[in-house]
Parts: sequence; structure tokens; C-alpha cells
Amino acid sequence: MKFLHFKLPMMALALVMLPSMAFASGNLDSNDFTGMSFWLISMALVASTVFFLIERDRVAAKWKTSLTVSGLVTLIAAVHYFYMRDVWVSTGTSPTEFRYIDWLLTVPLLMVEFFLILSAIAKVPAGVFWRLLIFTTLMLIFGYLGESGKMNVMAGFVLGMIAWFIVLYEIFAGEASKISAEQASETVQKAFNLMRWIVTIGWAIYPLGYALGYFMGGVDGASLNLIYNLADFLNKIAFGVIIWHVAVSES
Ligand SMILES: *C/C=C(C)/C=C/C=C(C)/C=C/C1=C(C)CCCC1(C)C
Repeated sequence: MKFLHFKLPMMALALVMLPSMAFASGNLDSNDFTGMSFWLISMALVASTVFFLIERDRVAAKWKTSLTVSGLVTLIAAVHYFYMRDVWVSTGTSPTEFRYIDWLLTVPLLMVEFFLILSAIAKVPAGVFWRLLIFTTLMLIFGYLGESGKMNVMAGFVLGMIAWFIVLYEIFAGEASKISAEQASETVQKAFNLMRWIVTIGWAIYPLGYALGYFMGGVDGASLNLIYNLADFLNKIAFGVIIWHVAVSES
């Protein structure tokens, strides 16, 4: 019961603090589905954070860090979502800066998760971790330069895509894929597989949104943000749930 003294008050605090970080803005318009999706996903992220952190007590020691990192991903995203929603509701413009700051923090953490899953069952060379980290970061930097107009929007896209393909190569054919295939238990291998399909299919939604938004005739800001929001729901919450599932079944 010792954890109750520390953890429950912290969580109560987090729950109270998160919504209050949103500054006052207009009400949600009944046709603003993008605004509603910002709100819905914020709340789903808060709930997931509490869930992952509480469930941490239920799993074996070697899985605890994974659940902590999942909780941090959803916590960081929840806070950014409150700010993004306010930018959206009060100005109707894309909260590009908050969006990329959120991604810049959470995507590397998701790569840490990948690395932790592998490390839970094998000794993984540090190079794997650094490659995943460096190329996901480059992917985001080029995406931001393109979306914010600091670089040609097509050049940012192409360079970002190259960085993403290098990540895909690493997890499907590179050193990371071999570690999982050779040494992991069946559950961990299944999780690793699911996780890499998330990084392929789930992550593909973002460049698709970018391409739809900026080339191919273009979609409006509302559609682009709705696409990014749904993708975040999948890639942050579903990704965490997969890890939680492995952690619980391997404990
Ligand atoms: C929680 C947030 C996540 C998982 C964000 C992921 C973002 C991407 C996979 C973005 C990818 C992009 C490219 C592959 C090309 C350039 C444009 C980006 C940044 C949208």
C-alpha cells in the first residue's frame, strides 16, 4: 500500500492541473469536428496516462520503465492537446508549433519504447537506439521546416520521407529486426511485429495528411488537423496499449 501515499495524490494533482492549463477560449462550435477531436483526444490521453501509470504496479520489474514511458508520451501529448485545442478554437489556424514540439518529444520516447521492448529480451547494441532516435528526429525537423514555410514544402516532405524510410529499413531489415526475430519470446515477437506495423501504417497517416494538405489540390486546415489528431490517437494510445498488453502477459 506504500505507493498510495505518493502516487494517488500525484495523479489527482495531474488530473486537476491538466484541464486548467487550457486558457479561456470560445465555446466549441457544433460544426467544429476538428475542435471536438482535439477535446476528445485530450481526455483520452489524460485517461491513458493515469491507466499506464497505475498499471505499472501490476507488471514485472523489467516492464515498468516501458509503462512509465507510455504514460509520459500520453501525458506530454495531453498537455499539448489542451494548448492546440485553444489555438484551434480561438484562431481557426493550425497549431503547427505546438504540434511539432509535441512530436519532437513524444516520437523519440516512442523509439525508446521500441528499444526497451527489445532490451527486455536481448542485449541490444546502442547503435540501434541512436539510429532510430536520429532519423525520427530528422524526419520531424524536415516536416516542420516544410510546414512552417522555412523550407520548400516539397523538399521538407521528401527529406522527411527519406528519414522515415531509413527507420522502416532499420526495424524491418536492419539490426533491430534481427534481434527480435532470433531471441524474443512469442508474445514479444508478436508485440514487436504489431509495433512495427504501427510505425508503418499508423505513421503513414501523417505524411498522407501532409501530402493532402500541401499538394494534390490541398485539404483545409480543419481536415489536416483532424487527420493528425486521429493518427495521434492511434500511435500514442494504441501503441501504449500494445506494450501494456505484452507487459501484463509476460509478467
Ligand atoms: C505521437 C506522434 C507521432 C507518432 C508522430 C509521427 C509523425 C510522423 C511519422 C511524421 C512524418 C512525416 C513524414 C514521414 C514526412 C515529412 C512530413 C512528416 C513530418 C509529417
